[in-house]
Formats: sequence, structure tokens, C-alpha cells
Amino acid sequence: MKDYESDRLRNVALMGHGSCGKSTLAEALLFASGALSRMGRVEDRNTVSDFDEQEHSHQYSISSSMIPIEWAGHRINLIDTPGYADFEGEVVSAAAAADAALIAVDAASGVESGTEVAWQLADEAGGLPRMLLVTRLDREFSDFRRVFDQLRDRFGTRLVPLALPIGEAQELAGVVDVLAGTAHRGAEPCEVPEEMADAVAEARELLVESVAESDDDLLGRYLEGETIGDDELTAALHAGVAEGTVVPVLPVCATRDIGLRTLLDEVVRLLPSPLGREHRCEDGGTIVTSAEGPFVAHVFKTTADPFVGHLSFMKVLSGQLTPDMHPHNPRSRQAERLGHLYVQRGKEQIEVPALVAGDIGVAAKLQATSTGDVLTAAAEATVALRPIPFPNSTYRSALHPHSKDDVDKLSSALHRITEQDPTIRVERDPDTHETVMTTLGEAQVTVAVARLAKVYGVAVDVEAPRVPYRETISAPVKAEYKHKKQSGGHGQYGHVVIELSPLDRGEGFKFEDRVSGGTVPRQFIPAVEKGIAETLPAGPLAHSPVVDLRVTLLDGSSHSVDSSEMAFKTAASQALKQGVLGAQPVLLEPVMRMRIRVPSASLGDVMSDVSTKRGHVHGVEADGDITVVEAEAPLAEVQRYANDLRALTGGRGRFDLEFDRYVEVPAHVQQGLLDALRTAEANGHS
Ligand SMILES: Nc1nc2c(ncn2[C@@H]2O[C@H](COP(=O)(O)OP(=O)(O)OP(=O)(O)O)[C@@H](O)[C@H]2O)c(=O)[nH]1
Ligand SMILES: [Mg+2]
Repeated sequence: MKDYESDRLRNVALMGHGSCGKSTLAEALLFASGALSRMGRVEDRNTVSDFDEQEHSHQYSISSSMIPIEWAGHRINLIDTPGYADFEGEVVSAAAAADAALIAVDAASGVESGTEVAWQLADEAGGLPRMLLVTRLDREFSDFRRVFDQLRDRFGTRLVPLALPIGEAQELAGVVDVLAGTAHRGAEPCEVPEEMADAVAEARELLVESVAESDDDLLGRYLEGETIGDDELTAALHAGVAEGTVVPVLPVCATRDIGLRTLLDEVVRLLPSPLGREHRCEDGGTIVTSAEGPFVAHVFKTTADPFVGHLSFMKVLSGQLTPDMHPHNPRSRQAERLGHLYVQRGKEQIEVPALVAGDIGVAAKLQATSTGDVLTAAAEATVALRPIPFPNSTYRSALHPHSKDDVDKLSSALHRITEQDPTIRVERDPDTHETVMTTLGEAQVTVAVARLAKVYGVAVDVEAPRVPYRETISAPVKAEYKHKKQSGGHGQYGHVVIELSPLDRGEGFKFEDRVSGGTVPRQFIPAVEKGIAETLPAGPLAHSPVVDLRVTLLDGSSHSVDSSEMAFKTAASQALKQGVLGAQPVLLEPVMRMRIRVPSASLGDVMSDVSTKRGHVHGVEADGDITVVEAEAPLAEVQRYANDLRALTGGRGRFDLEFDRYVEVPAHVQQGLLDALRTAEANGHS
């Protein structure tokens, strides 16, 4: 691989709906550039981009892949991203590293939810300059014109056709470059078909008009009927793309080698180099990409390579990185040793002598650096970039290890997995004692669990997590228990009278001693409190923690020889259990606050679904085509809401979920839960 100056780099995220042909296109572009002697196919599990075993078995991309393409004296660092919604974190981190986006749209399906998400993510990543690619044009029902109109409808009039396909579906034969007025069949130049003359002229008119609109001076001259020269038009197009006021649209077909060279030429010609790009810092300042600046790099992704180990993917934001440097990590406050620097291509590392400003490369085995970190030249440099806006995961699954051996290996394997995917969270639920993995959706858990087994040798079952119910009482009650064993040997004697009274939600457990006359001797009172405190975590109703009650020790009795701390603890524990069961006990369940953003067309379905989930809608507010629903619902009903919302909104809805409070489970629901628990107990499960 040759060395490239910063102005000869293009960092481009390739994004779009699942299966619209991104990874195949990345493969075809590599092939067209001469880097591959043979073009792989996703179906044959031999593409450069989809190299992972899980990608092979699922036949879709799971992680983003670096695809460096050398073209016309430039290196395009293409980042192929997955389209499946569960892997959106990979798209977000790719967009954070990219200076531009290519958004692919299937020529037959047109705009899909993944297209809209990609557009939005490109906006959120600082308004990336972008081009739209209409892909898979050889397939039945492909219709470039229809998709172009639909895209313009959806994303605005700044969309311009840079090329048109010659023929479509089975007849697809090549592309016409609208500005140059030239045509290609595959790599070979050809005549513009006569019957396309009008369409090309019309597209050119639209192009010139839209480009002129992005520049006041040009617009004036255009409206006065002046002919705008090609050079001037290209310059205005370049500026318009960089500012986002113009979005070129290109037709491509990866499997038939159509439009690929035009695409590569336009990426080099129209998309910006990394130089001059501003990266926002947490303190509101910016880092501007330049070769002269002090060295700063941003680690946007971490993977574990089976041979090389921990790989940190970084973009050099300023200055240059060479393998002899010891870059400093301001977060971990450690200096890192590099050894070698690489440009990554799929699963392969290609060693390079340096990473210049704007380039994307990898370093292996960094000790104290993780995704999101910054590396700087000097220890005193304190740079904090705005965090990568990873999506918030809400889909909860409990992982149950098969054997003792699996239990032992689980936590370090999970650490490896979460290190590589910041959208996966793992917690041990302190109430249910389960290991709970939270992801963006079901596919992400399936893949993570398959990796646990294949890569880390840990077998787990996946289940819906138990809800961390709690128990409390709803009426005051007195309870008494005498623990007495005085037949033979050392006797035991402890006797307490307690009163239980309900407290408000969130007040927890309070203990009060109101014994008078020493009926319970002073030295045993701490044992009484302890006996109760140790019983509270597994209540008598559903083995859930008992909360929000006051226990008052009123009275009791003792025996001069047989009384002991143990005996009083036992008596207190038994009195508590009996007391709780007699005090109209109820189950409490966590209620989640939800903020759901849906296309207004799905609002009715989403609202009625919330009510079938025992939820309440608190507010509905329209924000353009999107409506924001503020609601709440019990955790038991929304642990896996990500799947439901996806189905209700065709993948266009998004939501946040946050714990709000514990409330009483309605009586009929409680009865069902307790019945299920008793049945499980009878079958030998707890
Ligand atoms: N006919 C035809 N099929 C294509 C073309 N490009 C891709 N395909 C097929 O479309 C399917 C999906 O292609 P991928 O390249 O995996 O699509 P992707 O966008 O990377 O999919 P995700 O990674 O899941 O988002 C595969 O079966 C490809 O062989 C094309 O130009 N023409
Ligand atoms: Mg793919």
C-alpha cells in the first residue's frame, strides 16, 4: 500500500438499510480498483468485509469493516457498516470516524427505515457531506427514476442525479455521466444511447439548477440565461456537497460492474478530504484536522483479533502518528507503546510507516485505551472529545450459564464482548441474582451468545429476565413468635412481640425498639434487628426483598440460661415472616418512564399497544412528521419493547426507557404471578 498525504484521503462511511448491497458493493469497488484478483460473494462467505464467523452464518454484516480502496492517486477509507438495526452502534462509530457518507438505497425497495436512520445518523455525526447510491439495479422491479423521486420527496430538492443508468433490471447495461455527457458499459466507454438524450438533458438541467441554487452568484447568472462552464459547475458542486446543500445521487450495480468507476471518481472528486474538518470537544472547542497541529487521535472502535489480539481503530485528528511514539491517554493517564501501525483491510492488517492527519488505522495491544478515548502527544494535553453518541440499549435478556465452569469463565468473556461493543451492557441484578445483558434487540443477543460459545467457550441459556419484584405490607399488624427448644442438651429460648407498619414508597426498612422493663434484655436487641434485616431480602410472599415497613419491637421474654443471640434472631425472623403474611402483603413492581418517538402515522397503534401493556400515556407532542409519546409502563411488560416497537413502526420508532419507581402490582396480576411461582416451586424450581 502506497503512502498518501492527508489531502489524498477520503474517509467514507457506507450506510443504509439491511441487505441493500453495501458489503457486495465494497467488494466490487475493491475489485474494480484492482486490489482483488477475484470478487467474493456474501453467499460464498468470502467477501473482504463480512469476514467474521457470525457474519458468515447469518449472511449479514454485524460489525463495521475497513475497506481501503486505492483510486486515482487517492486512498478511500471506506467503512462498510451493517444495516440491521441491532448493530446501529457500529454505524454510529463509523460515522464518528468518517468525513462523508455514502447512503445506499435498494433500487427496487426504495426508501426503507434503514435509509432514514442512515440519513439521520449522518446528520447527527456533524452533518456529514453525503451521496446517495441506488443499488442492485439489475434486480427485477428496479426503477431508478421512481427511487430518485422518492428520495427527493423524502430528503429534499438538494438531491441531484449525477449519473443515470442505461437500461434497468435485466436490461441494465451501463451508466451515463450527466455532467460530462459520457457513458460506460462496465469499464468500457460507450456512446450515450440516443433514446436517453432527453432524459440526460433533463437531468443535467435539474443538476445545474440545483447546484446554482446553492450559490447566489451562480443562481443570478443562471436565471439570466448565462451558460455556466463545467469547471465552475464542478467547483460549485464540490462546495455544495461539502456544505450539504447538494446531495448527488448515483446508480450502481455491484454484481454487474456498473457505475463503480463513476462512483470512485466522484468520491475522490466531490467528497472532502479530512483536512479542515472540525471535531467537537466536550468543552465546546474544536480540533481542526491539519498536518501541522499537535498529535491527537480518536479511538472509535475496538476489536479482538484471534491472532493479533486487542485492536484499537483510530482516526488521526491532527498531527501524525509514528510507531516510535508513546501517545498519552488523558483518560487512563497512561502512555501507550505502539510497536507497529497498520491500515486495516477487512480482517487483515497492512503495516504502514505512519498515520498522517485524517488517516484511519489500527494499533495492536494498547494496554489502557478503549473505545471513545483520545490519544495525545504530550501528557499535559487534556483533550476530551464529545462522546460518540451510541444508541441506548433497552432489550433485556438473562444469561444462565450451563455449568460451574461456564460460570467461572462468563464474566471475563462478557468483559471482552462489552469492550468491543459499547451498546451491550451487562449487569448482575442484585435482587434476582441474574446476569442481565441489555442490547438493542434480539439479534444482538443471539450473536453475542453465539460468540460466547464459539470464541470464549462459554455456554449459556438466554431467557427473559426475572422482574425484580419487591414485597411490602399494606396494613399494620402485630406478630409474636416464641422460639423455644428446651428438651435435652443446651436449650434455646427467644420470644418477641413486634408491630409491623407500612411506610411510604422508597422509605425502606426502619427498626424501632420500644421494649420497656427489659422483657427483651438489652444485649439481645441488636440480634432481633439483625434477625429481621437478614430475613428481609427474601420475603415470605414471593422470595422478593421486603421493603417500606417499620418494625417496632414491643415486648418479649427471655430465659436466664437458654436465651442467646441466635434464639432471638430466629424468633424475630419468624415473627417477621408471619407478620408480613398477615399484613395484607402486596407485590411491588418497577415502573419505567418511556419516551417514544414514532412516525405520526403509527401513533394510534403505538398508543393502543402501550395500554395493552398496562401502561399510561402522559403526553403526546408532534415534532414534524414525528410524534413524541411520554408514557410509563411496568418493566415486566417492556423488557423487550425494542422488538414490539420495531414491528409497530416498521423499524422507524425509537425510545428511551428509564426506571421511575416501584408501584403495587394490580391484584389480578399479583394472583397470576403468585400462582405461577407456587407451580414452579412445586416443580422443584425456585
Ligand atoms: N442482483 C444483485 N444482488 C446483489 C447486488 N448487490 C448485492 N446483492 C445481493 O444482495 C444480498 C445482500 O447483499 P449484502 O452486500 O450483504 O448487503 P448489505 O447491505 O451489506 O447487507 P447488511 O450488511 O445486512 O446491511 C446478497 O445476497 C447479495 O448477493 C447486486 O448488485 N445485484
Ligand atoms: Mg453488509
